[in-house]
Amino acid sequence: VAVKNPTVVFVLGGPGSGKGTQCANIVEHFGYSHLSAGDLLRAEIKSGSENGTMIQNMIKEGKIVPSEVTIKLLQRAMQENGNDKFLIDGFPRNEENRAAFEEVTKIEPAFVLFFDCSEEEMERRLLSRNQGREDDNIETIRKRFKVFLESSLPVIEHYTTREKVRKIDAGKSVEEVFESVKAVFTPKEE
Ligand code: UP5
Ligand code: MG
Repeated sequence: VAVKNPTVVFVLGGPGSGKGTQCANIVEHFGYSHLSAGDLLRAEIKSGSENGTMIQNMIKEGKIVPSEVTIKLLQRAMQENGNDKFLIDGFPRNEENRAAFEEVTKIEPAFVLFFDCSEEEMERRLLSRNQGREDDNIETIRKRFKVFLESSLPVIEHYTTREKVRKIDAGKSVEEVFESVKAVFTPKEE
């Protein structure tokens, strides 16, 4: 049964900034469920859905899949899950994604975790990931960086204005980054 007003944290950051890696740690320590928009889209390709080919082509070009497709997948995943707190990883990626999600779900994020990392470091990580992702080649990586700067950073600016962004220095080791993440999720003593 779907929970009515779930707590949602958007986990944003450039390609290879460590969103998926850190979400796994947060799930283990803080009881959230992890929904990666990219993973849901890749599963949709594999399932042989009628949108599969379109999604595959967009991912290969580093482009942003139409909001309605991604939002449907996220809504379905939240409904099927039943937890009352979610990490939404890699979404919203542009202002249109953000506005459409708000409009359709009426959900506002509790806060936004932003993994800040240099392109040089992100490129190094993506080129050595070796998990067979069709978008982990230098041409597509460059396109993903461009889309991140042009379309996704404005979403972070939107939430910065609303004091919802918790910025993490994501250029350090996995362990060091998680120390900073923990501080964000641990309630402060008065
Ligand atoms: N690694 C992680 N942390 C490290 C650290 N601190 N030090 C050293 N190495 C570290 O990490 C990437 C690699 O780096 C791994 O090998 C990891 O071990 C290592 P990961 O945790 O996977 O980083 P992440 O930020 O999750 O990188 P990812 O490649 O998943 O980010 P993207 O945002 O590019 O990918 P996503 O899957 O979200 O989207 C892919 C595509 O789907 C998009 O380009 C787009 O075409 C499409 N999409 C949409 O259209 N709409 C959406 O809403 C979502 C996606
Ligand atoms: Mg990821």
